[in-house]
Amino acid sequence: MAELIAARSTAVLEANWRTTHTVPAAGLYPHQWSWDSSFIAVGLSRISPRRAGQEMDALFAGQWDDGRLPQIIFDPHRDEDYAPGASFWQSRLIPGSPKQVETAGLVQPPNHAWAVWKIHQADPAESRRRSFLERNYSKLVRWHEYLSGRRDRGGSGLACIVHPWESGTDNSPLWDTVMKRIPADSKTELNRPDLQHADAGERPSQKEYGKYFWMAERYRDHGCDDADADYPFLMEDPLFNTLLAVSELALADIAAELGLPGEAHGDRAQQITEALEALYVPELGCYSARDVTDGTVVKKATINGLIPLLLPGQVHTDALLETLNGPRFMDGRALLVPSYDATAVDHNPALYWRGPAWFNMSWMVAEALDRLGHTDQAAFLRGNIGRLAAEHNFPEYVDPWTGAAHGTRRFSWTAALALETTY
Ligand code: 9YW
Repeated sequence: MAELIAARSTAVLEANWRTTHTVPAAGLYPHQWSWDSSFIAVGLSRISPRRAGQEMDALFAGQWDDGRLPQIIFDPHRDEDYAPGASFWQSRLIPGSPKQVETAGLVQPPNHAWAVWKIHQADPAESRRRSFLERNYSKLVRWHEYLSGRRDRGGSGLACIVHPWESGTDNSPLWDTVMKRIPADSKTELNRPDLQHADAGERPSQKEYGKYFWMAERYRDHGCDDADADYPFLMEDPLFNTLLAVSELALADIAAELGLPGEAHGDRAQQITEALEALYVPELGCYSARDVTDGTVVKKATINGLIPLLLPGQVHTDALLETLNGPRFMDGRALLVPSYDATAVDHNPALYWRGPAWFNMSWMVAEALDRLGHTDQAAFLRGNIGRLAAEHNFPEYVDPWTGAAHGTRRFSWTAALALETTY
């Protein structure tokens, strides 16, 4: 079985490779996406550490002067095939953007240093031969400085996201309340090439897209400078900040390997972990998101709120495990972890980030369970990641209860993480 999964995953990754990087999916997502590339490179590192390194190099080629790693690096030949694309962002006109490639102005969750450390660990000799860590360490430090500096819009020590796309969990119920006050009348004509590749019932709605475009326009038209005082979407997300802390810990490991002082990274991870405490909701038994514009914490249980299980210094592990295994999530019957509270009236097991299980999330939960010594449950999740991925042609996401496939197929991070589970 493992051999079959590995062979099929490798074929998907090979087919989705484009000279310098891997596209998330051939039709629906024809450019390079930031956090996808980290997951993809972790999988690639098992079969070709060299290609994993190239994947990360292509991503860092899009780094802005302020340190940000953009959400998307555009393939200039595919501008018509995804919206909003390079012609929307016009990134070269924005001061501090890279001039060799065109990118989005937004970012995605910072899983990059974590990925770089894992890639190094997969083949340290190859990594040293290519100075993989030396080459990337200062870029990763600048990326984190951007997030901990200009993105700490609430002054709480947590990084803010400025758009649902930055969460990686685009239409998560976490954003519903704030989305109500976002206008839907963007100046840009709403173009939906995504609907040629996926069923409309499995994608965000037209109204949501109007709001997504409105926010992207406003952020772009303010020069992507994070200084727009009345900007309406400023959210502290537990998933995004957990990955920042996990990546700080990875930077500490990388610094140690390079013989550099790394204590500041460990301290930073601890500060983020402590700041996250303000996002914990005892009655839900998980973390949630905080709206920085009015200080309210959203009372919703989503997969984002369980990901802090990855953090060593985090004090709610028992409660998080109880929530994970209780009626809101696994409920003794789920195959992979649902993205949203199964007891919520609007849980929809087929709709994107509003119920279905995504492979990257279950993979991160399995990583956490392994670290916590719950190896049986980790093995259960890993087994289902590999099996469901290979059985259903590497779907974007699945129904957590039946395993039925949804979204696009031959999705790269599904393939990469299925491949990773076979090692
Ligand atoms: C979109 C590429 C991206 C992922 C996100 C996922 C989706 C883009 O696809 O967003 O057009 O909806 O939500 O996490 O990075 O795979």
